Amino acid sequence: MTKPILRLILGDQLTQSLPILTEGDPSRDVILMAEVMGEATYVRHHKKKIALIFSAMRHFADELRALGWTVHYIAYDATAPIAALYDAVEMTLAQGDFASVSVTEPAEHRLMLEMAGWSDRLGRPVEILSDSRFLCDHETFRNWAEGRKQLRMEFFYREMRRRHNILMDGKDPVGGQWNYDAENRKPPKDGLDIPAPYKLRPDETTDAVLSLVEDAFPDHFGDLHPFHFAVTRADALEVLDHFIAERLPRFGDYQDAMLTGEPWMYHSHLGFHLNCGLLLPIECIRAAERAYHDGHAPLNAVEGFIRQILGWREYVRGIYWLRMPGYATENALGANRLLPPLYWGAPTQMNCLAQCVGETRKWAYAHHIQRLMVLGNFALLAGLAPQEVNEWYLIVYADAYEWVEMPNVSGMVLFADGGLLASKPYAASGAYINRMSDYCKSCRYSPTKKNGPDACPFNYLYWDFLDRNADRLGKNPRLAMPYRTLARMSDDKRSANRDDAARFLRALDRGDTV
Ligand code: FAD
Ligand code: DLZ
Ligand code: SF4
Repeated sequence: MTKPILRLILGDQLTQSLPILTEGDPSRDVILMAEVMGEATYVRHHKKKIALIFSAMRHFADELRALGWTVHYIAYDATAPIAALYDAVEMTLAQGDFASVSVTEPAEHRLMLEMAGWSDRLGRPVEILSDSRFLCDHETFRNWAEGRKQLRMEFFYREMRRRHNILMDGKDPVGGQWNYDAENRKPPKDGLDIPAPYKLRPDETTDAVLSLVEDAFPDHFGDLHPFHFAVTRADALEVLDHFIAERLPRFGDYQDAMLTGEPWMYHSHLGFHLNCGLLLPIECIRAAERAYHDGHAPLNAVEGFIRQILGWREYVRGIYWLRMPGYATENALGANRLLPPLYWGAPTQMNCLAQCVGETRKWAYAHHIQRLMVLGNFALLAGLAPQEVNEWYLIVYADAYEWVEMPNVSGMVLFADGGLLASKPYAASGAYINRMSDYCKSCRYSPTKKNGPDACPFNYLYWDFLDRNADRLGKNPRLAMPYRTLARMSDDKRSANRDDAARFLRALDRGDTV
């Protein structure tokens, strides 16, 4: 018999569909899975994220054993943790006579770089296999991007719809339009009947992991309890079914709406499971498409949901691998302010920020518009440094991995890539948050006041942002209207904005409660 291959499976590769398993031989090969300090602390992940990954890894190892695989599982030992994945591989190789090592391409650039040196260090072949979960591989994305001046998501998405025959009616999009976003911006109204999220009760394995995380990572951000994420594929499929049945029909209408005490709204909460492998993107897409054809959910909801997964998710991954490693240090707007403590829960009088940070701490979750138009918008307008902001987002969300986090933060939120991803910065004044949420009703600031100590800080920060970035953004055709308004503003009004913004930012830098 040929020698066994050591097959390393990472904590976000928990699916049986990958070539690393489909091409393996359970009667010969050994699976390695390892909970290691390097991965748990390269940023100080939210406690819920570590618990999710460790518990899902342990359950996946059990699943593989039940299928006949030999699994070498290294559980986290808080007294003597293994430093890095490399060490786990090296130690395991020393315990057997292996022909080679195989691993699925890691999702983050830092690990890919590291693994490129493994073969030399281990003195053995290391095969890096493709990650077949994604619907657009690296080469296809590169070919799409080549020679294009602008890499707009919308055009990528249309090609993906055609290529994978999703929501298509022959050569045309179902319903005659590619994108129904304009119908997906309803403000929240009182009395919305929002279903509770699907809650899984922790089993023994998860309970053991929760105790471990509490002991080993006590200083990491975030509440560990209550913990109700799915940690097996079977449970994740239940979450998907629950979303399709209960939330999808209104996903579109209220996609951008924010309500106090309702972190989950009509969103899917599938990102946690998609990103660690418990769910496959194509099965989520097909389930939503079926719901449309069965008459269960309207087209604006189904198209909107599919666009997020088939469009945005695949597109940001393409951008990440196209532009790394340089993407990590881009800072087109020269923003350099340190992240203020309010992002870690220090008191703030800005109710929208307090609500979104509070929910992030509690759930390791905030929905897209909270991430983009509240937490992100503030980071953009206040000129926070991209590296600081990226690190925060990577830490605090249980679905965060650099490949998806960074293009959203550096590209969509901060415009740090100079407009590669977004055609204009998503900057907005308090009026947007007032329209799309109920946060302003309980805020010490007034969203309708433009200047002075009681004015919503987003209002003067918005105009000051445009003013101080006029050299970089003033010629952007999509900002022509606000720049025309700025040009028409009286000198007094303009200097009031500047003065209020300077006063506010000085207070922020001093660590005052703003
Ligand atoms: P839903 O709103 O139900 O959407 C369905 C799915 O579509 C998501 O699960 C996700 O897989 C995909 N999706 C939606 N929007 C995006 C997007 N902009 N980019 C990529 N995929 C998308 N998503 C992550 O998965 N990990 C991150 O670390 C992450 N960081 C973000 C940081 C910022 C600043 C912003 C603005 C967005 C970020 N997103 C990230 C995208 C999006 O906010 C989350 O995917 C979404 O909020 C997860 O919640 P959900 O599963 O309920 O998503
Ligand atoms: C996120 C994470 C955590 C917290 N811990 C581990 C771990 O101990 N072992 C492991 O194999 N993977 C872990 N992961 C997922 C990896 O960080 C992930 O594979 C890389 O960031 C690439 O996306
Ligand atoms: Fe946020 Fe301004 Fe509304 Fe207060 S008034 S909640 S700071 S948008």
